[in-house]
Amino acid sequence: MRIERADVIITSPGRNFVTLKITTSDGVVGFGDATLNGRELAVASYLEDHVAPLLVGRDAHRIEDTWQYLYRGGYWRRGPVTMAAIAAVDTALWDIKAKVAGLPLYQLLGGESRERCRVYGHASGRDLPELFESIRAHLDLGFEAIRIQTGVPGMDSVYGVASSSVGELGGDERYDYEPARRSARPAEETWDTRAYLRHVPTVFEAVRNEFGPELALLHDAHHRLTPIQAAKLAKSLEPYDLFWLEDVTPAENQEALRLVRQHTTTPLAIGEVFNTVWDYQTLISEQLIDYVRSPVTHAGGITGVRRIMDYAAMYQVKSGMHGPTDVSPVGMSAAVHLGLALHNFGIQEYMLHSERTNAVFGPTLEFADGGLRPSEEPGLGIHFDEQLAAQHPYERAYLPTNRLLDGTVHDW
Ligand code: GCO
Ligand code: MG
Repeated sequence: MRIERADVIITSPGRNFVTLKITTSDGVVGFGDATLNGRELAVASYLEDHVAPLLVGRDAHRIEDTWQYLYRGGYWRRGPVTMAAIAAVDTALWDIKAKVAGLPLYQLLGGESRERCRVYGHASGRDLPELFESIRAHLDLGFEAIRIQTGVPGMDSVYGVASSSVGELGGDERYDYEPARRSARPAEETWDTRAYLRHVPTVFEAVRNEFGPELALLHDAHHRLTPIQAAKLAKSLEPYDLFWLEDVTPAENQEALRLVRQHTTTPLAIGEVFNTVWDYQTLISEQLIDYVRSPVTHAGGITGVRRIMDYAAMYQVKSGMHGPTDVSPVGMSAAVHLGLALHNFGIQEYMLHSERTNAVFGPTLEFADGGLRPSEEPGLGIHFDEQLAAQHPYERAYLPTNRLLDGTVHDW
């Protein structure tokens, strides 16, 4: 079974997505997600101009060999553009292999280790009443684990907080936080670390008082703190028993997490911007984190993430794959198939896609009892509508940038 075509499809049903479609000589079609938020066209070009010509004529069954060929054969190592492109190829080939086998993909990955993948949703509010309303809406939907982000007094906009509450939105908009904005240039936000560190523990205290001790709560610091600030935050949140605290520092410097770990027992999750097992070497081997955030879409596909998770398993580190709206329904489906099979699955992030997005991708994940389960149809269970996709052309969009109060560029 040879690869006959590899087509890159860019569509923007509410937000931009890059999808790879591989077609074999037998007419079997597989899909992979290659969406890199705010840098979509770079991955599309990498695939179209450099990878697709190499795929035509290859044996579609040789997934590991193709992964190594694209990784080692490119000479240049790692990086989000390369690894998202490899991820798309890898995912599409797994989709094809499972379709040929006549099995849902998770069966080829070892079969189910659990009935469904427990998920967490995003609640946010500019203030406490809005946050509580958002938490209640998520509980009503059936979420049993919830990430909470709020506005901070004195700051105009803060990462993770929807700009309007549920009642103010109409049409296709959801009140989930959607960071990438369609504009010619990135929006600029301002950041005050001390105000943030003062405010967050008061929010968790209020939420625990209102919703009790059972609900699993998460929080994302989005790479903004120094190690000692991170330690301070994690320690101050200990009384509120977080499921995890995410991205407390920009963790390229993996050793920096030693300092954080020395001070706190709050569980830590890191890695949505990481893309290979080497980015985790110290974090995992020294047990400096509890959850790996890399998703299938950005870390070399099913093959790449399974490599990370097998290594993590030796150190009792679990998965917590990134699942914002910029991971397409193809990427989400791949994550849930893999999560169902992984022994060291932890939790899956789940931000609901808009109706417009779902209409294009035809995803078939089932949400019940606080968790996701893939469909039983062969492959990933994606029904991509190419004609509808073509009606939504790419629109330039950027993630925001961030500055400290004195104007210095800061991590966003
Ligand atoms: C998360 C993430 C996202 C990212 C976004 C960037 O934990 O879900 O931090 O909100 O900011 O996916 O593209
Ligand atoms: Mg995050």
